[in-house]
Amino acid sequence: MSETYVTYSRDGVVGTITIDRPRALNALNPEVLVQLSQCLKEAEFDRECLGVILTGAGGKAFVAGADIASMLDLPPAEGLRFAELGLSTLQQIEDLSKPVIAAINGFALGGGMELALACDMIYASPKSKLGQPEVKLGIIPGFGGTQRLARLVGKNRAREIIFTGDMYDAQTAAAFGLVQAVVPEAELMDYCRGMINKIGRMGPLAVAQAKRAINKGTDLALDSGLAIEKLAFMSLFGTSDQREGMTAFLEKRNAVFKGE
Ligand code: DAK
Repeated sequence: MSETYVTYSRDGVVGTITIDRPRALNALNPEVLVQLSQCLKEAEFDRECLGVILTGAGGKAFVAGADIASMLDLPPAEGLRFAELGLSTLQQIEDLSKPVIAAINGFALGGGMELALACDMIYASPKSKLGQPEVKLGIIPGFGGTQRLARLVGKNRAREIIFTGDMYDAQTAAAFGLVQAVVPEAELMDYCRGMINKIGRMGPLAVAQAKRAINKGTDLALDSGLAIEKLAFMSLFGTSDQREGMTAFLEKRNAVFKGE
């Protein structure tokens, strides 16, 4: 039986997925990606879970990239399978009906930074180092980094980050707009839990539709994005959450959403 490298747990409404392969700084090999994908499915189907924190164990890294040793002699067919596995797992994060927060406490490099880029928000401790060092290995980011990074921080900043392969500290990454907040190491997980709890008090169907509209719409022409927003908006009318949210406002009480 293969080792367990990725686990899913839940505390209240907060799901946590932990990548736990510290001897290789949580580097992504096929087993890690398969287990990550399985944990994301668990989180999706866990009705009590209203948001997920994705983090790395060991105190040194979020994820230090794809596993270089396992890629060295990869035959083309296996390389393709690895690529498809990585791309589909990151897509799963974007398509998850709940927010996914990357909690970065240490290195987030290469495929590790690409993993964080697929998440909805990124929070990092001060010691974190982020970067896309692939060009140093003679390759380029291949889990969507050239695309997601350029869309998030702009093409020129993405060029600078990718062409140099430099590592950036959390404060600099925040100034780039890559990290939303830098949080002291000891408070990072509580901060992320607080964020999921806060979002968890909103209508879950509304949050899911807002995530979908942002992820599916923002790369399209504005009128196509607006059409996606309109459909997402309309789909919420007639749900019990919409009725509850508006009724609660009129009755001057807190809404109790059921996600229905
Ligand atoms: N892969 C495998 N092992 C890694 C690793 C990685 N990415 N990063 C670290 N490790 C291992 C080290 O080899 C070392 O193992 P032992 O020697 O102890 O057996 C252990 O983790 C501890 O690392 P260090 O001893 O190097 O620790 P330091 O504190 O000195 O340095 C570091 C930390 C993060 C600066 C350094 O480890 C480092 O530079 N790591 C590599 C970072 C990197 O280059 N990351 C990008 C990897 S390339 C694809 C799509 C995407 C990708 C690939 C294919 N397809 C579409 C097919 C993505 C590619 C990448 O991510």
